[in-house]
Amino acid sequence: MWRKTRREGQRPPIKVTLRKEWWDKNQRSELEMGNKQTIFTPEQLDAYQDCTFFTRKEILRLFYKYRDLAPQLVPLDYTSRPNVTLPYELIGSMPELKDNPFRQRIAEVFSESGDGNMTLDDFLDMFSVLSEMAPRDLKAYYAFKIYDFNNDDYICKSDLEKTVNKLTRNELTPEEVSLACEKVIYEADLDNDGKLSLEDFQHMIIRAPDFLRFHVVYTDSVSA
Ligand SMILES: [Ca+2]
Ligand SMILES: [Ca+2]
Repeated sequence: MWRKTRREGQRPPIKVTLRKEWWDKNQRSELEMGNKQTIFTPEQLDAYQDCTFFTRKEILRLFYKYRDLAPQLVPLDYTSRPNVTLPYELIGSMPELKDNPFRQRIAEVFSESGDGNMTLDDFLDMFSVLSEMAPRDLKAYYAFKIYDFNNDDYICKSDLEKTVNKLTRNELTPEEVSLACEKVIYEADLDNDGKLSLEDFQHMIIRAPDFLRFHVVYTDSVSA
C-alpha cells in the first residue's frame, strides 16, 4: 500500500524534474552558441573583439575549436577566467596546423610561455594574426619571430637556412639553400652586420613576399 502510494504519488513529479534537468543540461551548449551565450561576459567579448580581427561569432567559433581539442580540460564557462593551457601536441595536430612545416615555431611564438602550450588567449591571438584580416606589417613582425629560431632577435644565416628548407619543403640541395641564403642576406642586410634585423627583414619581404607564405594554410580555416 505504501509502495503503491509512493509510486503513484511521487513518480510523475520526479520524472518531470529529471526531464527538465536533462533538457537544461543538453540545451545549454546550443544556447551558448546563440545570443544567450554565457561562456564570456559581454565585457570579455568586447575585449576579444578589440584585440583580434574577429567578430563575436568568430570568437565563439574559435572558442569551440579550442574546446573541441580537449573538452575535459576546457570548461564552458570562461567568465571567471579559468587557468587552462592546452599542450602543443594537441595544438600542432589540428587540421589547420598539422601539415604546416612551421607549426611548432608558430605555436612557440604565440604561446605566452614560449613552449608551444596555449591558453585560449594565445590561441585567439594566433588565429587573428594568421587570418586574412591581419595587416601585412603585423604578419611580417610575426614571420620574423617565427623564423628567428634561436630567439636572439636576428635572423642569421642558419635561421634563414632552416626557414628556406621549410618554405621549400626540403626540395633544394644544401648548396642551393646556402647560396640562396647568402644572396638574401647580401641584398637585405642594410647595416652590413651579416644578419637580418627586423628592419632588414621588413625591407626584404617587399622584394620577396614569399617569406610571408607561412600563413597560407590558415586563410580558409577561420571562415570555414
Ligand atoms: Ca636568430
Ligand atoms: Ca643587418
